[in-house]
Amino acid sequence: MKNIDNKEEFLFGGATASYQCEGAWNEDGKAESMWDVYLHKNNYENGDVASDHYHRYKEDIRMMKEGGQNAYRFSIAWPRIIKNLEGEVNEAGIKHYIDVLDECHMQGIEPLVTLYHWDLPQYLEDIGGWLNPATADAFVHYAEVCYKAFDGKINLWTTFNEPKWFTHCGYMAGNYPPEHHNPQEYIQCCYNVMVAHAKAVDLFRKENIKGKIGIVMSTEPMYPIDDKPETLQAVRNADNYANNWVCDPACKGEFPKDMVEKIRSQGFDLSFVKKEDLDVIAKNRVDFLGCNYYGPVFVKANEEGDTCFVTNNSGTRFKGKVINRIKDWYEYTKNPDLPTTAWGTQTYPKGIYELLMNYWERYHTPLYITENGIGLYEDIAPDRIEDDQRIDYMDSHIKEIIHAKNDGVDVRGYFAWSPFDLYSWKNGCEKRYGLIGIDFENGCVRKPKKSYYWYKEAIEKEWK
Ligand code: BGP
Repeated sequence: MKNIDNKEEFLFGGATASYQCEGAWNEDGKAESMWDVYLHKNNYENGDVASDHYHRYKEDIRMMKEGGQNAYRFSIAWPRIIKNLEGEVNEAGIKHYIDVLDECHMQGIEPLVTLYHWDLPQYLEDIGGWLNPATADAFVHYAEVCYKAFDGKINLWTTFNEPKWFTHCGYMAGNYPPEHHNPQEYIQCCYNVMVAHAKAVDLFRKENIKGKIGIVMSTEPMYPIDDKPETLQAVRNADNYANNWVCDPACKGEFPKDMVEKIRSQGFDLSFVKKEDLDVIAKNRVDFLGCNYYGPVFVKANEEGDTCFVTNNSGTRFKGKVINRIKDWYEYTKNPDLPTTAWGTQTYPKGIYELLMNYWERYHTPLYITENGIGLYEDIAPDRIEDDQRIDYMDSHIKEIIHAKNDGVDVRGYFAWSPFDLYSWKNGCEKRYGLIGIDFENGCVRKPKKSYYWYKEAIEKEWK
């Protein structure tokens, strides 16, 4: 059961995001991103240097190769490519990613590239960001520039990383820029993002760009905490809120009808919806779906309490209670029988099997696990960093993926989050995910952890 039947096609790699690892925040003509401005303005820990991947990508890609990996998922920083509202192209930005892609190919590493992993150019945030449909048009222009510049060098493209998280955190929970708490705005942003996605896919096909195009979602498998009918309805509501509004339009060409009905019945204004947008969505289904999975979600009915979100961005130092509740929709709860990390994530390896079976059955679209990993406090001073907890986490999850593959799911790859330590949004660099440790205090020296060697050996020997 451990063995993968057609291993040649299976990708084993790691995933990163531009803002979280590149650094070089103001080099080579890069415009400011909304994260640069937001973190600087509030004096929060930022990604100005991060893992210094912008300067050290060759070393990092070489280490991926030496670590037995055959793929790398990364994102392109929009503010490096497009300089301003007029849409002018920054040739230095293009050159950087051509160099990165060439390095991948030279090392035999298959790139899987994300166009948007949350670093919106600030000049777009200044005109209303994702609330403004002009941002969707600007995204399509940016996508077109990338398609033309990198055509032939990328086989696996994705438009957005996790539309749910950056819209939810930016417009509902308010813990990411632009820190709003406004459901009406949230709904409009979600719509604009899915329209931008569909238009970018449409263009990809019209321009006959080489390769396949998909989207990456934050797959949060929802489990009822009991079997009461109101709990099952709450699970459906939570699934619509977290998952279905992204993967239904992306894979089936339409938003979930019951969700739209519920939003309408609650009096939200949907007058911004246009028939021509829905037509583009209907016509442009993805070639594959990327699923990021960290842990399961347990749901109960929201019986009392207004909509409220309290997030843990400070690990064990967090003294509050994590809350995720939408009035009349759902409420998150914990399963007392599952382990919970220092950062409040419950872990459940079987969840990755169940989500793969579920998504395959629902959409029959090829799947990739585009992120999976565990964030830990770690001392990276010792010569040998013994991250056995990460090894157990990855091993148990990968076994479940192979299990799903052997049970008939078309799953084509696994990307560990992350190949090396990087900046974690709002949590800073102390929440470490890497297979390679980075000494952020001392020139970003790279130090492979035990998991790096374990992954290499398992790819080469165990999963053959
Ligand atoms: C995903 C994001 C990543 C990454 C990861 C870990 O949602 O796509 O960018 O950050 O989660 O989350 P965090 O860094 O908040 O622990």
